Amino acid sequence: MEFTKRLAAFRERMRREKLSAFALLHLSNLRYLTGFTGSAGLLVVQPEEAHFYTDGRYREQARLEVQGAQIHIAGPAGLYAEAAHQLARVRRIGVEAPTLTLAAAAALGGKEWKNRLYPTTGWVEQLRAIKTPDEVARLRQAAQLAASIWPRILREIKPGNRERAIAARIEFELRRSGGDGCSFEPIVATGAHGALPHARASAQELKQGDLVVLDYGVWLEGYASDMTRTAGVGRVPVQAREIYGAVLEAQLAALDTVRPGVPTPVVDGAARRVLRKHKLLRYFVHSTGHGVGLEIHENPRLGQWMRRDQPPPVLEAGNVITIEPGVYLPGWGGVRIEDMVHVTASGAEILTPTPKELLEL
Ligand SMILES: [Mn+2]
Repeated sequence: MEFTKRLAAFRERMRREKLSAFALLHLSNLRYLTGFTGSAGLLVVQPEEAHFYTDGRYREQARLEVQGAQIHIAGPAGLYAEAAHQLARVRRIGVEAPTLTLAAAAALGGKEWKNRLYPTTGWVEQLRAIKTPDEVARLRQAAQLAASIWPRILREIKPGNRERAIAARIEFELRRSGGDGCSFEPIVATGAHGALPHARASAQELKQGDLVVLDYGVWLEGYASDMTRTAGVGRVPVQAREIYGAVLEAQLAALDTVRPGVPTPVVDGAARRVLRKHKLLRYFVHSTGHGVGLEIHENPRLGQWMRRDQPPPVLEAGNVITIEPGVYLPGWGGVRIEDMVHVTASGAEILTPTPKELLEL
């Protein structure tokens, strides 16, 4: 069973790092290790046992979902107090540094928490970065579902329509097609708004000759999808067409590097090299991509690598990532093109089937 294997892999890491107890709080990690999909939980992993704590709201759900751990329903004292009791005699407790608040740390570790808690980063996230065939199948399905509504979204791209109306249409179509909702708030950014990589859909109307950036995704059985296309509202100016061509060239160049064993900065560098050639590099203000799975942004990250103390991540078979270079000209607009990609044993499988030539609608 999947959860047994995952917990075994996590325990192996604990053993290597000489930890006899670990308290996990990050919900995606709880879901990955136990199957729990609720919004409040705490998992204590020890070499021979595991304990899952939640509150009364999730009594039945935990019973149905949680595998590989004994379930405890916390009383009024709360999850941390219950877990602290289980951990009372443990001298060193592994915790997730990015998730644990100081309040939770004190509740979990007691007066001596600074000495008892052992901060770690990304242990479960590293396991999550390598998807099983079953997880890849879900991600593929999510990517295909999102792509399947694209023709209906294109019909909304016309002068006078508002960004918000298109965002609402995306959300409606994703749910109606069987998705569990948007994996993030859809970005619909027309004209100058397109220069903000994470613009919020506003009351702005689409105008003839604008480029519109559309970035959206869907949840399906716990897994996220993520895609971006940029389209023209009618014929667009020559400059827009040139910038679109450069971004597409960069995206294809980055895609071309994807295979196991390739350091992630090499993928990022391929996109950057093309944009530098077109004198657009300074307008590429984010990284080339990221892993996708139980969260919309997860490992591996595909960007420039600035650290000298450790080597950058290397692509591995089973990674599912995005490739999404963009160009953002303040006051003018932006272009981004994003596909989801599965790193296979021999190369790459592009999961987003949507065509990428510039549409002038
Ligand atoms: Mn993305």
